[in-house]
Amino acid sequence: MLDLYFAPTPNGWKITIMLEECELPYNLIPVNLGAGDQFKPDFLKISPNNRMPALVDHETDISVFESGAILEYLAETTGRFMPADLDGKYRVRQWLYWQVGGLGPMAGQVSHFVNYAPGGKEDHEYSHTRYKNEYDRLFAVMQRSLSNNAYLAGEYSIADMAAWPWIVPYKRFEQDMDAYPDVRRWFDAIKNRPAVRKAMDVGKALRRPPGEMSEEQRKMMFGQTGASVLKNP
Ligand SMILES: N[C@@H](CCC(=O)N[C@@H](CS)C(=O)NCC(=O)O)C(=O)O
Repeated sequence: MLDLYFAPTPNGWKITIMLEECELPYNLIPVNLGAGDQFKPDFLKISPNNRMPALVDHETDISVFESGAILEYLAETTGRFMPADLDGKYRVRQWLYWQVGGLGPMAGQVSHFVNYAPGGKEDHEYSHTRYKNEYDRLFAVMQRSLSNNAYLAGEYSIADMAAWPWIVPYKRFEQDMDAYPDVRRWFDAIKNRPAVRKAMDVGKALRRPPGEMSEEQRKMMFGQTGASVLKNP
């Protein structure tokens, strides 16, 4: 049996998509980020970066943190959504790493300035524009690839599952999709997959409107420093 440590954010949905696509049974363990569940000693043992998602496979006794590594683990153990040949494997891996190292962090920063920065994005014009431009640039990179391929790495794979949830909030991020017709086609094709619909409904009751946070929750999420990490054993 698999335990998925989860909060309803794009990084969490990447994994519910893969689990639903593979029809794997799993226990959903909510991580309440605003309440500080990510700093609990038992969670830090499996996720030392105090971030969700994390996965525990009781069959193999292996635990994995970082969404890209979790997706690779599930692809490898099921033999699905990642080609077996070297060429195909690295076609997928390069787009997977592109997502975890680029699209995710950049979209995460857009989200921060749109949803959470004190004073709103208007008070942080330089930073907001910097990340919004980068998000837009990454749309163009996807467009270029998707104009020749149905999916990022050719066939539908864990690379698409990683990238897609970060495109979901594009309207809130005031990102134009009309300029990127193949991104739109790809986005709609994935949105209409039954497993993806199911995966996006997982943990629906845990969702809060973006930006809604108490002062205490804000401190928990955005007050982290090296010293606060080392305070935990
Ligand atoms: N690189 C990580 C990013 C994970 C991440 O940033 N998770 C956020 C939620 S989307 C989190 O757990 N934040 C808790 C915190 O900031 O304390 C991955 O891909 O798994």
